[in-house]
Amino acid sequence: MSRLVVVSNRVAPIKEGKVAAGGLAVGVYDALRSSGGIWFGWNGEVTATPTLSSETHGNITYATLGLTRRDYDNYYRGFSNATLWPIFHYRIDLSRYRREEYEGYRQVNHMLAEQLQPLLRPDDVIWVHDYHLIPFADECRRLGIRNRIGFFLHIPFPAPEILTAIPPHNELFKTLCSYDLVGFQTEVDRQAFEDYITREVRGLVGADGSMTAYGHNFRAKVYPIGVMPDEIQQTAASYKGRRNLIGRKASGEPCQTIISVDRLDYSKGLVERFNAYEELLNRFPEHRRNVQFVQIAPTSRSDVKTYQNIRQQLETQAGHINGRYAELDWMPLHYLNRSHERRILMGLFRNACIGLVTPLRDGMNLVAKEYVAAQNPDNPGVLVLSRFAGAARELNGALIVNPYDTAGMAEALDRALRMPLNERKERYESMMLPIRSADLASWRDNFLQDLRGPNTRTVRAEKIIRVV
Ligand code: ADQ
Repeated sequence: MSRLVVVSNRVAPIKEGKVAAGGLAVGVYDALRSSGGIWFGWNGEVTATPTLSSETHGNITYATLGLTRRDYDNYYRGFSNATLWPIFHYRIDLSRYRREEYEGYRQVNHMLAEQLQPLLRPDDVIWVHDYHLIPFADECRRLGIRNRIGFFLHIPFPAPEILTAIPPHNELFKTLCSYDLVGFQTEVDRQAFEDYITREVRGLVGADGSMTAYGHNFRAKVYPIGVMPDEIQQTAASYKGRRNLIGRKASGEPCQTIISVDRLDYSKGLVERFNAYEELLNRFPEHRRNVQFVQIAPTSRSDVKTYQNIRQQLETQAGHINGRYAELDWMPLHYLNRSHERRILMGLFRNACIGLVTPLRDGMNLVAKEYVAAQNPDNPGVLVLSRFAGAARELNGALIVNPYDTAGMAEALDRALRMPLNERKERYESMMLPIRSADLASWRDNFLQDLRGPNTRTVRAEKIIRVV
């Protein structure tokens, strides 16, 4: 089998036997281990000159480099996280556009392609991840790199009306067409991309998912990312610590802990969630003293202004809720800004009677799947899930909510807190079907099989139909 080269914005080497880092990193690591290859990208450091360094563990080489302060500001903090991230999450109001940041983004993609080129062999297959690297294949093609290159978008792909708010959208999405295969989390995202290609660019779409635009033939398909349910079940069941914090299920009593785990990001809907919890305590006073809400949300991108604002807002809101409802022996809301080890999170999930996952937009949201996979099958908790998470397309057994509807969310929480065991079990079992069938391994294998499979450049012309 040809080597795999994974390109992602951040690369954190995983050493043999130390793969507890969680979901995605482990999935990519396994793919690299089975075919051997390179994991290439930014090492997370800001340096005076970007110098490539590599370390090899077994058959995987981690080739990483730092970014200069200017590149970090323009490429990462600027165009990736202050323009693309908000727009892809439908938040035009939070996005800003600066031409020099876009140029910096293009330059970093060019520089990364140049740095990777000498490491490549002719039959290597390249798998590029996420919105930081949209122009990467185009830069490779300009350098004469002819390898298969696939791209997977981890975040939502918005409707064209939103997307076209990015001033250089035409130029940017032209570069996306240089990939051989473009993968999305859900059919909604793929459809939005198809709408963009057909309406904005007058591209062609085939019944088999092949597309032609800007003179390139490529495929666009859906690969919902999953988790490793057996590993999660095992980790969650064997976790013994902190039972006294939220271990009521272990004692046979109905569990009354609601848990949420997110990166601290405005797309995750934390403000709306806090409001809904307050509404629950206000409208359903019988739950006071019987319920506690644990929100774990480590800060991310803390040097981007909108992230500082959301953090401040949540601190005020958490103080308000506890100030208003707490009693000497009862704290309604535990708001923790620290990151937690994976085995602790899985243990907390298993012992919480509600997993509250209510993003305003999310590509998939692995926490929703992890929460379900961690449950005790004999006494499972209830997943309360936003309709705007990609995971809602698969997890029909969740209580689906609209995060903008505070009263509706409070009612769903009340219903979940009262849900009888037989209904909880039915819902759990129905959710475990897609979690098992579309797990992390099938996400990875399906994508790589398609990328390694027959080349779209050979798709016959008659298979292409015109879409007006
Ligand atoms: P994220 O926005 O980071 O990822 P998510 O899918 O929820 O969101 O989480 C990814 C992983 O990080 C999960 O394994 C989760 O357990 C872990 N994690 C989240 N919060 C954590 C915390 N507070 N402490 C420790 N670990 C935490 C992006 C997209 C998502 C998409 C993923 C994968 O935004 O929509 O599901 O990529 O494709």
